[in-house]
Parts: sequence; C-alpha cells; structure tokens
Amino acid sequence: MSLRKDFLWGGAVAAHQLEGAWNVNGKGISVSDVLTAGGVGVEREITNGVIPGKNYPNHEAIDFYHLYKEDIALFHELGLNCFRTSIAWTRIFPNGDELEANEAGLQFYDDLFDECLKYGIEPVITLSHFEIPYHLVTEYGGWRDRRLIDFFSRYAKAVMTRYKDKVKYWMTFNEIDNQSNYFRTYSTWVNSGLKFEGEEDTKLGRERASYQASHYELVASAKVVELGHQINPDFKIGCMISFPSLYSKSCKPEDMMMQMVANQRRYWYSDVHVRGHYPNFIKKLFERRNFNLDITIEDLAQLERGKVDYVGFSYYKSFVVADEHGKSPEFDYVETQDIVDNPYLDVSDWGWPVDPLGLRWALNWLYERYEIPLFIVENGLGAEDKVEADGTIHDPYRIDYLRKHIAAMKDAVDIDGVDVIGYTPWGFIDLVSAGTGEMKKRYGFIYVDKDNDGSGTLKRSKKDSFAWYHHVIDTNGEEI
Ligand code: P53
Repeated sequence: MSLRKDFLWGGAVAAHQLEGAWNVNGKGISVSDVLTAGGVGVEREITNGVIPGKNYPNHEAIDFYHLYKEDIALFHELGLNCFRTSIAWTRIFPNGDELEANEAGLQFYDDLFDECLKYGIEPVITLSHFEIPYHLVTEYGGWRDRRLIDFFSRYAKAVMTRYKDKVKYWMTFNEIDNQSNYFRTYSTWVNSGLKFEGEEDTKLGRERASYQASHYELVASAKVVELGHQINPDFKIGCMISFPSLYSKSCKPEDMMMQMVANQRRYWYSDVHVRGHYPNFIKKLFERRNFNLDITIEDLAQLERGKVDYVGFSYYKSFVVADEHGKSPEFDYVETQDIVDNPYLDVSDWGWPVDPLGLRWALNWLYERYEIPLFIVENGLGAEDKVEADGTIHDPYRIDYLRKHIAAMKDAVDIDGVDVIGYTPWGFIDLVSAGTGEMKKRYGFIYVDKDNDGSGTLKRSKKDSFAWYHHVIDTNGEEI
C-alpha cells in the first residue's frame, strides 16, 4: 500500500459553477453572476450588473441546487469518501455587508452536508471560490477595501460555527495566487473583484491594487484560520493555490533566474499562508515600487497567528519561463510576457500543456518548501465528449490523463516521501468552465446534458471514466 489508509478520494467543484439558482431563496449577485460566456481566445465579459438578454452560464449552471440529492447518490455510487465544494458567500450574506446571515442559505448547506454525511462522504469546503458578493465591488471596490476583512470573517464565522460538527476540512481563498497574473482581468476580478480604469489600468496600478487586495485576503485568511481553530480545534484549515509547475526554458543563467522569480511571484502567497510572514523578496519588491501599501503591525501579528494546517493546490499543467526580453537584474516576471511553449509536451484542446511528471515535480517542490501535508484539490482534463447513439460516452483520453497523474502522485509518495492526504479531480460532474464559461469544456466522470447555449435536459449519465475511477478508489489507488 503506498497511499495512506485514510486517503481522501473525492471530486471537486465550486458552488458558482454547478449550483445555479443564482437568485433563489435570498441569494445575492456574485462576481461570477455578471460574467458572460466566453471561449478560447474570447474573454468572458464583466457586465455592470445583470443585463437582461445576455448569456450568463452560471445562473442556471447544472442546477445542482435543486438536483443535489440525486447527484450525491451518484457520487456515492462512484465511491467518493469526500466531496470538495464551496459555499456561495452570497447565499449566506447576499450583499456581503449585512450583520445577520440569511437562514435559507445556511439551511441549504445544512441539508447538503447532511446528505453527504449520510453516505459517509466528507465535505471539504472552500470559503471563497470566485464568489465575492457583487455589492462589495460596487460599494467598496472589492478587496481594495480593508473592511472586506471583517465582512469575510463574519461570513466565515457564521458558517464555521453552524457546520462545526459537519465539516472538518476547510480552505480559505481558491487559487489566491492567480491574481499575480494581474494583466488578466478575469483573474483579478474573480479573486478580488478588481477591474481597472484610468490610472489604475497601468502595469504599476494593476500590480499595486492586486498586492493590496492580496494582503487583505491573506490577513482575512489568517484571521479565519485562527477563528476556525477556536471554533473547533479539530478543524484542518488549508490555503488553496493554483500550481502550474514553472520550468526554465534552458540552463542559461538568465532563464534560471527568471524561473526563480516566477516561482517567487506566484508562491509568496503560500509562503505567507504557511510561514505566517512575508518573504524578503516581496518586501523588497514593495519597496522598489514605492507601493506604500496599507500593512499594519497588527496585520503582521495576525499573519503569524493564522498559519494553515495543509496546502491545498490545483494542478493542471506546467509552464516554461524564459528571459527573452532581457529583464536583468530585476527579472520582473510577468506571466503574460515571459511564458514560452514547451516543445516536449502535447496540449489539450484548450491549449493547456499536459504534463503528469510536472505533478510529481509540484509535490516535491511544495513539500520541500513547507513540510506540511499536501492536498491535491483539483486536477483534470477539459475535453469535448461525444454521446453515442446508445447513450454511452467513451472518454479514454480523460482516463489516460488522470491515470498518469495519479501514477505521478504515487511516485511522489513512494519514491520521494511526500505526504499527500487526498486527491479530488476537478469537475468530476460536468459543470460550467470558470475560465471560458463553456459547458463543452468537460472534466466529468458524470455527463450533464447541457450545451454552451444553455439548451439541454440536464440529465446525468455515466461516462466510461466513472467505472474506472470507482475502481481506483476501491483499490486505494493500487489499480489504476
Ligand atoms: P477551467 C486558470 C488556470 C488554472 C486554473 O479551469 C484555473 C484557472 C481559471 O480558469 O481555475 C481552476 O474551468 C479553478 C476552477 C476551474 C478549474 O481550475 O477554466 O479553481 O474553478 O474551473 C478549471 O477549465
């Protein structure tokens, strides 16, 4: 047996990508409710409020809100022992700044978690997965404003108290490091409610706003970690980062330096989460840029008191970094400028490099750096599926992708001694793509009959990968 006996085998989703019911039972509008459908090379539009007639794929999604009982029965049939989802902040605090929680929202998650626990499926909960109340953006400018720390803490306190005997595994901010790619407004928008105008819409302006928002989120995260441990000392509270393994294009020293800086610019987030303080390279960056950020002594003390118990991360792909623009001596890495193609790897239909060995690299990198348990909370292949005339769906490409990644994870455990506590493949039931808003970019073992234009019966059916993953879980990963 290579994996732990209590290994968490699950599947991962996020509320806004599957629940639908965007305005039901008091739910408020979230930042994902104002995103239209996009596609490859077509960014999702961020509209000013909800505009009638536009296509907002998250509004209905796969209607898990109404269909969750049937779906969880299917998850049980699949053999999961955990289920990673998020709580939609706007079901609990529709505008984000209320003093009292919305009981109907709290009740929904009570029922949902009870349904999971009935089957022995442990909920693994993300507190903020691209679901900031839209009102906090229009009234406060999103995470630019320090007051969001209190709003977020109030929300976290409400749900952690309510579900203290139902949920043990928590994560604070999903893929908090994506906003380091501050030229992609989609990322700063879903992470922090930031879009840019005027003077702020410059490199320096975007960078500063992203770092300020990130700082407040890190403080909020630490506050909630501390609070959660008071509510229930058995809670395991993690951070959640997106981890593309970052390779150097060559052994040219400048490329190696760029790779190092690229790692710093993304993974300083987990440094703060795990170690409770800022690394020097980020402090120096703030100094050089004259950012003059609002970071108080109390904030720094709070970071120190709120270190996470584990590192949750998503892994889909690796990137190659090169110093092609002569950026010495700062090596000011910018994701949209300094990434080049990897000639050794194939890419998915959505252009994501497929790199199973990169997962082993990621696990080693993170474990060496932090020496705390790691949880792979997302991994998977977005692909188009074809339903045959007899209703079957053959997805050998998906099985192949996951099999190789699970094998790489096992090597990291067996050969390298990395402590991995669980694996939850992304979108194991088809859902709305975050990046493009499409339905046809499918990750699931469970097919959902719905198209990009919103048509379809929402009927669920099993793909070939369903039986395959069931067997993987049954054998605790021995037979993949
Ligand atoms: P989609 C970018 C890069 C890596 C992961 O992504 C990302 C993103 C955002 O698009 O998001 C995570 O749906 C995220 C999920 C998301 C999943 O990866 O664009 O945590 O919400 O659905 C896959 O194919």
